[in-house]
Amino acid sequence: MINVPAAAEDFPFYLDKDAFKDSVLNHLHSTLGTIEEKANPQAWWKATCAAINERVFVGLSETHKAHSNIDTRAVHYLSLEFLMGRLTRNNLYNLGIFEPARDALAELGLDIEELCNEEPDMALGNGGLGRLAACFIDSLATLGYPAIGYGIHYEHGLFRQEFRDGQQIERPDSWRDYGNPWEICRPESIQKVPLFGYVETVFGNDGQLRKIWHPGEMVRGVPWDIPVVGYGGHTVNILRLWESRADDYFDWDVFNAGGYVDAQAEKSRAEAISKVLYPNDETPAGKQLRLTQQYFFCCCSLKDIVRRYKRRHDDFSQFAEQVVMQLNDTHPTIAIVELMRLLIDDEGLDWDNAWGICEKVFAYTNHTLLPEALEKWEVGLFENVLPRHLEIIYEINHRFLDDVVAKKWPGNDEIKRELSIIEEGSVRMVRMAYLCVVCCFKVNGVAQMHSELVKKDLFPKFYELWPERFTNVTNGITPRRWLKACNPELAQLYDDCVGIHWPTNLEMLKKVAEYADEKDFQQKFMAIKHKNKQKLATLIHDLMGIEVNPEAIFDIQIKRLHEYKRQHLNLLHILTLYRRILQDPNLDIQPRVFIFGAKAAPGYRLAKDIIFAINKVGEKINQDKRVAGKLKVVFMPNYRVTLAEKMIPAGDLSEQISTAGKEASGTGNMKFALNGALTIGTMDGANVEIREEVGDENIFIFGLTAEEVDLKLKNGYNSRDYYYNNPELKAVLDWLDSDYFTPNAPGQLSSIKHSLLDGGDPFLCLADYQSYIDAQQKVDETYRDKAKWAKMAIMNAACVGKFNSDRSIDDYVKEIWKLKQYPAVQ
Ligand code: RUG
Repeated sequence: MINVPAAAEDFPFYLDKDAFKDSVLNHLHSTLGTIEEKANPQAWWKATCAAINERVFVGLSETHKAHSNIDTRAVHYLSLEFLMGRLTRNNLYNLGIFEPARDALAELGLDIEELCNEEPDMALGNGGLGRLAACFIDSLATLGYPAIGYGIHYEHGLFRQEFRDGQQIERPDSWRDYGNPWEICRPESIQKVPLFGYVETVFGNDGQLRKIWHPGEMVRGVPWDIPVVGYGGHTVNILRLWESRADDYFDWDVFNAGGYVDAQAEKSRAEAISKVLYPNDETPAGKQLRLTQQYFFCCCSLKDIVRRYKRRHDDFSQFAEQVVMQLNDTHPTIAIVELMRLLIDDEGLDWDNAWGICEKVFAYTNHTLLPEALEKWEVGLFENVLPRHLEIIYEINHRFLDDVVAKKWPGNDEIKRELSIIEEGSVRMVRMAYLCVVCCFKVNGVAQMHSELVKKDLFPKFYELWPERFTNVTNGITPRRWLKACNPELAQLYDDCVGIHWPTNLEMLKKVAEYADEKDFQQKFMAIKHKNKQKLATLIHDLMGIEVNPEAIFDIQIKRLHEYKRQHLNLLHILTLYRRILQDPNLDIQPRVFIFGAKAAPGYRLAKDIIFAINKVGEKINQDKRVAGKLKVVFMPNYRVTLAEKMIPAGDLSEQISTAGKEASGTGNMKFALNGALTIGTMDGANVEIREEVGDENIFIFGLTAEEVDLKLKNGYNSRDYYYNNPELKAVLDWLDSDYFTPNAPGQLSSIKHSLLDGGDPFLCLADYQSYIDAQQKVDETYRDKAKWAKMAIMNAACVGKFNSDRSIDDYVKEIWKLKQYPAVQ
């Protein structure tokens, strides 16, 4: 553990209010070139960032110096997504200067909250996977580990979501239209990326066959570094994001010959690579451009790593000692093949030497069991875009099947077909996950249950071959962003109870459990929750004009929209309560506000229909006088990190209701529990471990287990059995067919019912319906007992220390990365 000083004043980059104020004013004049009277909020925000950066950049260069001096082993976290959110508040907290900055700005007549709102979210990710990467780099810096994140400098992050008559509309996200103060361009480290072309086989001087790739096109990768400030400011690592540019600004020859349009076309083609983040997790898409993106950032990153290594080494004998690379899902798998190519074709190593290195440096994290999310690329696509890499993949596969599979299962061609990296069929495909398992020295799932399923269901034969290769690292979240910065009053309460070291030692919160029964503490804890709910209520009103009652249960489901996450099961519960109220206007239920936040992949029709249905049902309920404010439904547009930071502290009930066996882990579940929300959830992903930590009596578990789900599907699940045997369920589903929620347009919400009946209900909503309704009834009853609810909320917050990302990083370090801590600034 790193020792973060007891008082903020002792943080290495501490400065007091007056010094901060001077610094902001100085930057307003000398960096922004403006004056107090003329400066708009953007200018003030940028001047504030410049004042912060004065400290950040010193930390960055100190860290750089320290790590180069010791020439130490470092982890390279390769991820197509980093969902960073905003950095201003986070950096202030991590440097220990939030309070002086707030007070300094106040003296300048500025409200720090409003100033922070000037910052666009850095939304370079889709959801859990990208946010996990962001939490991990925060923890790596906090713990003082030499680490670098590598990704893509997308011009447009995840789309901005608007609602038009309840329908999702996608708008481009422009996070750096007016410059971003946190990034530093590093033209001195530009890399060249070859693409397309053909491979020539020649005899080398040594009489050996050699391969020469003649690329058809070259693009440049320009690195942008985002400093990653660890809590306490001891280490400032970097996140290096690559932007694609044409190799030459435009082709002069073509231009001079009058081909201006052609030259521009080449530029546009190159720039397209880093133009957009693909707006879909869980399903591979975009084919050629997506594969090109993956290769582009892996190629740049590997060349960068090799360049840095070669500054201090003449040969590759120490490479595997110095370098470990974590592949965040299969998206960066091509990095393995690229390293083989660089070592063999460019550095002249033979196959066995190159393979010996590759086998030691790559580790792979699996994040999903959903078959459609396991990436496969057409062989033909590889042949076209990366012809040399396809040859290397063939060779890896050939050696694996002959040397490993044939030895373990002699004469068994069926198994060879089953385990081959190349899937045979009408269209031959490269199975990227198999390539990972064959080449990586460790493969981990992201929660205990998920890691077991990875072994048992996803890669059972590989597990038979290499049991020692498979491991688990349960996900975690950074308590700096997800408690200290987003819920400052609760953070203060913890400071008072257990001292101020909990942000780097979250297990300390266990002590809070001792106060769970104390009336006084319960009151303080719930008063903070209530304040957070009031704040969210104000935001909802400001954004959407809907009045919600902070006394009501705030029942929140925020995550990507997907059938397996079952937002439509939540909708069925809402419809059930609404129907009951209409049947009995005196129905005694606890008032609830159902709050959603979710983006649907633009091409995912049913997901968009679910958003529309929730919005339409919400419109009706919110206006219906008979409901008398007992129910409200709010779908907050444009869900993103910044919104999550406002919603999570205000949650009473956290909806984690995926079909068991489908959610690898979930991390929103951890954030809610840490902020004192109770979970209603299935035995899925990390819910299982949350239940272990908080105790069965402090969580609402319902539904089929993963084994029961499997069994049901195997034995022929028929959702109609549930529909016909449960009159209440039948009634609410039939309601969706009427025009009750969409006057004069019957059938607009029918697709949900059809997917659950004609579509076979692949995620077993109907099988879990009654159990969910019963669990929700229990929630209602429990909430009436204020002391009991408070105690349960406190127990949740106190007992989830395990789910901090520092623990996850420690697990990775012990099991996989084998790093040493080197905090740079003392
Ligand atoms: O769906 C998973 C979540 O369960 C998990 O918590 C998160 C981080 O491990 O990753 C999510 N995920 C999986 N995002 N994309 C994928 C598939 O590429």
